Amino acid sequence: MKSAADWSAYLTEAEEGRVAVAPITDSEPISSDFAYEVQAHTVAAKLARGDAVVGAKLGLTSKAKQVTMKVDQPIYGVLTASMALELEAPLRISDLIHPRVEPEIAFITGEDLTGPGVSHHDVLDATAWVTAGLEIIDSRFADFRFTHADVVADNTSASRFLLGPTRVPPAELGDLALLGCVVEADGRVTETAAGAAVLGHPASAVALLVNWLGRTDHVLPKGSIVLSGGLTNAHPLRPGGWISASFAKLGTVTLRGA
Ligand code: OOG
Ligand code: MG
Repeated sequence: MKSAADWSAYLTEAEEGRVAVAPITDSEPISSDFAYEVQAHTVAAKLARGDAVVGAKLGLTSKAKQVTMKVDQPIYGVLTASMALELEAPLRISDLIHPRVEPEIAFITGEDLTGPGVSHHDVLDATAWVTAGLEIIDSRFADFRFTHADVVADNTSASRFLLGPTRVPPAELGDLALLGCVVEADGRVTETAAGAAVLGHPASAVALLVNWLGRTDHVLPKGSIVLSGGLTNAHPLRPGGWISASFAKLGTVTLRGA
């Protein structure tokens, strides 16, 4: 049996070398708790190299994602400063293994959130801004083949993220469950969805995260960026291609591949 630190090093090497590896569970069964330990080791190693935590992400919160990835339980991971992309700056595809892009509703919190017992209403009350987001996932596992525990260990495929140019307070958005989303790739509509695709309401995903963190006495601090999970399936991005997500009232966020 390898330790959590060993598996974290295995995944970090894959990320840094840009070479996909076999799922951990091809070698040995691991529990979900152990997988979150592996994730924590990887995040700690990034922080030791000067990175900083800027927020968190939920994954597998929509039916579309759960069915395609063949994992039917939501998961969470950590976002760090080095994952943030700038608007207008293209993503160099050769920096990553096999990036895919998915539309997300992003929350920026204005107050600390402490679980358990937090509802989606509490989340909305504590949210300063909502923005359109794109998440660039880049599983360290070949062909994005993984179990629930594998993808948790791999910090939920987190790689990069991009927030849209328009930040809106939640009170100005109406019911987020009804927020429409259109995804285009290279000028062609590839996906459509509404906010309800994410656990019925995207703020419920944030509540789920906060309540999970509360079990271990962790707080989601004020100023956190939270990606609530892909509303639709992710699409590969290639050099010269582009993907955009447009949301009612939140505008469009576009990423080009280079
Ligand atoms: C796992 C990460 C899922 C989401 O938004 O559902 C995720 C994956 O699909 O590789 O980020
Ligand atoms: Mg995602």
